[in-house]
Amino acid sequence: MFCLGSMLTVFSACSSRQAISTGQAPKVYFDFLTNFSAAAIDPKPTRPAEEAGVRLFSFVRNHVRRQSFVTIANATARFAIPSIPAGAVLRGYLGMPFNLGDGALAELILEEKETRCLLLSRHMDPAHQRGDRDWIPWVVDLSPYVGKTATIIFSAKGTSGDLTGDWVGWAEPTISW
Ligand SMILES: [Ca+2]
Repeated sequence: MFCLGSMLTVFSACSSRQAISTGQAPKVYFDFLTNFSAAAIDPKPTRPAEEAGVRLFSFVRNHVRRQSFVTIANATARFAIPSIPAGAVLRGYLGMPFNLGDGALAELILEEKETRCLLLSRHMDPAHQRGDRDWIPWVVDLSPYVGKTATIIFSAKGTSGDLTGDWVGWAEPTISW
C-alpha cells in the first residue's frame, strides 16, 4: 500500500529551535515515555522488564543524559495513537548507548488501516562513526495523517548477523502540536 502524502524526516535541531524562537512551547499531545506501559512489545516480554527486548533506559551521549526506551536486536514497540491532531509533529532523539558491533538500523513506521509508511530510517554505527556517538534529533511531519487513528512502531534491525550492542535508543519521543 502507498503512503499518504510525502514523508518528511529531518535530522536537525532546526524545528525545536524554531519553536523556541516563536516563544510558543509546543503542546504535547502524546508522550511515548509516559505511555510506555501501554506499548505492545515484540517479542512479547516473558522475562523481567529489565531483560525485555524493549525497555526504559536512561543514558548519556556527548555529556547529555536523556530518558529513552531502547529497542534491542530486532525488537519493536507499537503505540496506538487515538487521533492525530492538526499540526501534529512527531519528534525525539536517536542514540545508541554502546560503541560496539557493526551498528543497527533504526526505523520508525506508521500504520494506518492498510497503509504502512516508513517515517524514518537511519543506520547507526557509533563504533565506527563519530557522529553517531551523539544524540541525533529527528522530526516527522504528521500532517498527512490528521484525524487518523494510527499505530507508531519503533524498531531496531540488525543489518548483519552481528547483534552486539544493537540497542537503539528513542529519547524523549513525543507528538506535539
Ligand atoms: Ca549489528
